[in-house]
Amino acid sequence: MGSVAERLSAELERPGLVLSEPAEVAAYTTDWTRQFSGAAPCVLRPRDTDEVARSVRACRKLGLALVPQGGNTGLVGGSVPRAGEVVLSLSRLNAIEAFDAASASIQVQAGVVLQALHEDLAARGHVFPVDLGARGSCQIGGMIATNAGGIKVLRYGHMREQVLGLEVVLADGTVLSNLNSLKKNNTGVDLKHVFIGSEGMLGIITRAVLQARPAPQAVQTALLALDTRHRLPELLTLLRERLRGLSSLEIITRDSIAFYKEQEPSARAPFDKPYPACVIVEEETGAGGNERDAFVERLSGVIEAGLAADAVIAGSDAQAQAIWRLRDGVTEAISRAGLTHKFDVTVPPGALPGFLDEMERLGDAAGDLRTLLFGHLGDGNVHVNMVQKPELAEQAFYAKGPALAESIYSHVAELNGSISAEHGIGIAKRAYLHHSRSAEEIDLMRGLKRLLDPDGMLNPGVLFKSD
Ligand code: FAD
Ligand code: 2HG
Ligand code: ZN
Repeated sequence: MGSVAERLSAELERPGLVLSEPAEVAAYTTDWTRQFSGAAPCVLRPRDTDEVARSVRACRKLGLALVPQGGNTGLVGGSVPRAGEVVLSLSRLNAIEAFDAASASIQVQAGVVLQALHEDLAARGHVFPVDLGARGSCQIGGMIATNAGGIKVLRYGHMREQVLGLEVVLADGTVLSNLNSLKKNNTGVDLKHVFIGSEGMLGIITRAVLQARPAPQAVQTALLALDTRHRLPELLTLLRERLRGLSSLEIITRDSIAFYKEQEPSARAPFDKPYPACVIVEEETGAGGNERDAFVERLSGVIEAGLAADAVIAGSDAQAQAIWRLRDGVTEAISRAGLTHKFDVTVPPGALPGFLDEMERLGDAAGDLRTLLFGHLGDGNVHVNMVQKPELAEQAFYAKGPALAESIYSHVAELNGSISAEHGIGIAKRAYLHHSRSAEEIDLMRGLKRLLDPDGMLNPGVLFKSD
C-alpha cells in the first residue's frame, strides 16, 4: 500500500512535487493565529496549472481531501488541515505573467505575494489598490479566495472589484479558464464570482487577471485625535463631504494604542496625551504644495467643527509611514501577545459609537480579557480583539469563546451588520453563519458545493460542516 505521500508520488511521477519530511510539512499545518492546526500526511507543491490539475486528479483517485493554501495568513482557520487532509500549496505559482498598459490589467499566477505585485506595478507607475497588513506573505489566490478587503476598500472596493478574469481548477481536475481583461463582458452568469470569496471549497484558483490603476499623483496622510467616539457618524459624514479623494479611514482606540506601546516600548506616542480614539485619514490628491495646503485646510474644518481635538499631518513619506506603522503595529502586537478571540464585523456607521461601547462592556463582563478595538472605520468594519490576560489559563480562555461569539454576533445581526466583514467564515465562524445569511442562502451555498465538489474533497468543513 505505502504511505499517502508514497502513493501520491507514484501517481504523480513528478520529482519535488510531494513534500513529506515531517519537519517541512509542519511549516504548513499551523495558521497565523496559532489557534488552528492539524496534521497533514504531505504537502503538494505544484509549479503550474497543469500540475495543480494533476494533483487534484491524483487526490481524487486516491480518495484524499485537500486544503488549498496560499500565504497562510487567513484568520479563520481555513488554510490548514483539520482531519488529515493533504495541503496543496500555491506558493510556487508565483509568476507575474503579463501587463497590458492599454487596459492597465495584469495577469498573475495565484501564488504571487501581494507585496511583489505592488513592487512590480510601482516600477510601471501603477498601483494595485488592495492593501493590507499581511502584504509581505498573503498571495493573490488566497486574497481572491477570501475576497480580502483592507485599507482602501472605501475608494476601490475588495478583491472582487479588481478581478477581471480567473482560472480555476475544479474538484474533478477540469481547468475552467476565463483569463480575459475585459471590463465589459455580459455573457451570462459571471462565473468568476462563484469562486471569489469561496474560501477554497469550490475550486482552486491558479491565475487571475487584475485591474491595476495609474499611481495617484500624491497621497496626503494625517492622524486625528478624537476626544469622543460618540460623534463618529458626524466625522464620517464631514470627511466624506470634504475629502473627495478619501482613500483610507482607519480607527484605533485608546486601549489598542496603549497595548501597542506596551508591546513596543520604543514606539513614540502619537500625541502628548491619550485620546479615546485616533483616526488615520488618507486622501489621494494632485501633486504640489498647494494640494497639501488644501488638505490641511480641509482638516482644519474638521477641527473647527469640534470633531477632532488635534491632528498630525504627514509632511513626508517617512512621516506617513510612521502613522501607518501604528495601525499595522496594533495587529502585529496582538498576534505576538498571546491568544485572542477575534471578531471581524461590520455595523452601519450610525451604530458605531454604541457598538464600540457594547464590545468593551461584553469583554469586561467576560473577565480577564483586554478588549482592543480598531479597524476600517470608513467601511463600518470593526476588528474586535479580546486578548487573553496573563492570569487567564488557556482552557478558560477558550471556554469563553462560544458565549462571546453568540452575544457579539446576535448583537451585530440586530444592527443589520455582518459577522464577517472581510476575513471570511472558515472554520471559526461556520456555527454563526445563520446570523448573516438566511436558511435559503445557506441551502444554495450547500447546493453549489454539491454541484462542484460532490465528494467534498476541497477544503471540507470550511463554511459549513461536511454533509
Ligand atoms: P491563506 O491564508 O493561505 O488561505 C485563506 C483561505 O483561502 C483558505 O480557506 C484557503 O484554503 C483558501 N485559498 C488560499 N489560496 C487559494 C487558492 N489559490 N485557491 C483557492 N483557495 C485558496 N484580510 C482582509 O480582508 N483585510 C485586512 O486588512 C487583513 N489584514 C491582515 C493583516 C494581517 C497581519 C494578517 C495576518 C491577515 C490579514 N488579513 C486581512 C486576512 C486575510 O484573509 C489574508 O491576509 C489574505 O486574504 C489571505 O491570503 P493567503 O494567501 O494568506 O491565504
Ligand atoms: C487588520 O485590518 C486585519 O489589521 C487583521 O484585518 C485584524 O487582527 C485583526 O483582528
Ligand atoms: Zn482588517
